[in-house]
Amino acid sequence: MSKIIKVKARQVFDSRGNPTIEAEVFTKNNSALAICPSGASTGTYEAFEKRDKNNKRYLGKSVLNAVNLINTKISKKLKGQNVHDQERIDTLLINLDGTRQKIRLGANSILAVSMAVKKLSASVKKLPLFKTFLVKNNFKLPYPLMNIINGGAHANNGLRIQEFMIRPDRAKNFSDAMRICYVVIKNLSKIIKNKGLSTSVGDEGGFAPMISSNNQALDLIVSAIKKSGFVNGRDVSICLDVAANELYKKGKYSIHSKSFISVEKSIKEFNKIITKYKIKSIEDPFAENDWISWNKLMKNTSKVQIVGDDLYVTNLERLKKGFLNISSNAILIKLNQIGTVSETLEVIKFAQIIGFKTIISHRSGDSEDTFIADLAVGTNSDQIKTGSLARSERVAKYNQLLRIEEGLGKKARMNKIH
Ligand code: 2PG
Ligand code: MG
Repeated sequence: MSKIIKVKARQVFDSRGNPTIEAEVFTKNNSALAICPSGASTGTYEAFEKRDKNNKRYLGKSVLNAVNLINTKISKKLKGQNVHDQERIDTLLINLDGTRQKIRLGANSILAVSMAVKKLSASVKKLPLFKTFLVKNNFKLPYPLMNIINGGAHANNGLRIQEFMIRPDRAKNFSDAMRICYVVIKNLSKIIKNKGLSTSVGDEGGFAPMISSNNQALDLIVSAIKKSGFVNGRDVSICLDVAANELYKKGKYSIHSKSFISVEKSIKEFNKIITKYKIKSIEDPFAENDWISWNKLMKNTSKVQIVGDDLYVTNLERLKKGFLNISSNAILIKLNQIGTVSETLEVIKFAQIIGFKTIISHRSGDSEDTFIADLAVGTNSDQIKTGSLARSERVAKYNQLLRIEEGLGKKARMNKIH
C-alpha cells in the first residue's frame, strides 16, 4: 500500500496552443504527471470537457475552474487512498462527479488525475508503465496508422476526408514500421513540392496541401508508396478517417465531394475508392447516430476494417449496441472520450472478447505525454493512431514505442494485422 498525500493541477498548453490540464499526484516519496488531450472533431456522446467559457480569459478556453476542482475537491477525496487501487480511485472520481458525461468535474480533470495515478503506481512499483495494464507477458507492438495527409477539421484545405493514413502491413518489427513510414513520408514530401504545393502540416503532422479532392490526395499517396519501392495494398496500405459527423446533413453525406448524396450512393463511392486504392481501413464512414448505414456498409464491403470512433466514444454501452447491430469490426480508443483509465480498459477488454480490433488513439490537440504508447502495448492493441512523423507531440509516442521495443529485446513481437 502506498498512500496518496495530495493531488495538484495546473493549466498548461496543448499542441494547438489551447489551455489544458496537467495533474500531479504525490505519495510520500514519489510523484507523477499526466496531461489531458483535446479533440476537434468530437462526438456528441463523449464525456464532457470542462472549460471556463469566460470570453475575457483565453477566449473562453481556459481550464482554471477545472484545475481548482482538482486542487480542492479531488485532492481531498483521494488523500489517503492506495495509489495501486486504480479501480477504486476511478470509481471515487466517477461518484464524486455523479453525472453520466462527467459534467460537474469535467472528464478533463478526472482523466488527468486518473492517468497520473496510473503512472505513479507504476513508478512506485518500479515497473515500466506498459507492464501495468492488461497484458502480463508476450507483449505485442501495435502497427502504426500514420496520418500523412490532413483534411477536414484538422486543416483548412477543403479536403472532405479528415485523415489519410498509411499502415506498413509487412513491417517485421516496430522500428521497421517506422523506417517504412519515414521513406513514404519523405517521398510524399518531394512529390508534393514538385507539384508546386505546400508541404506545411496540419494539426496531426500530416501534410495539408491546398487540394480539395479525395482522389487527388489518394493519388499522391499511391505515387509516394510506389516511389519508395513498396507495393500499395501489400507492403503499405492506405487507411482513412472520414469523420463523417462533420459531413452529414438530413440523411445525406458530402464525403466524396461538396455535394450531399444518399447513403447508397456514398457506399458505392466508398467501394470505388476501396477497389481503386486498395484501402484497408475506414474510420467513421457515417455519422454517430446513423447505425443503419454503418450496418449497410458492413454488409456491402469485405475484408475492410471498419472503425467506430465518434460512433462508440470509448463507451461500453455504445460498443455493445454496435456489436449487436453489426456496425463495425474495430474500435478506436481515446481515454478522454470516457474519462478514466479503468473504464477505458473495460472497453478494450470487451472489444477484444468480441473479436474487434482495438486501435489506441491520440487527439488532434495532444501533448508531450506518451501514456497512449504504453497503453497500446500493455493491452496488445492491434494498432496505434498517433499522427505523422512531424510535430513533437506525435513523434514522442513513436519514440516511446521504440524504447519499449528495445526494452523487450528478443521478446518483442508485432501484433497480427490480418
Ligand atoms: C479522430 C481524432 C484523432 P479529434 O477523429 O480520430 O485523429 O480527431 O481528436 O479531433 O477528434
Ligand atoms: Mg476519428
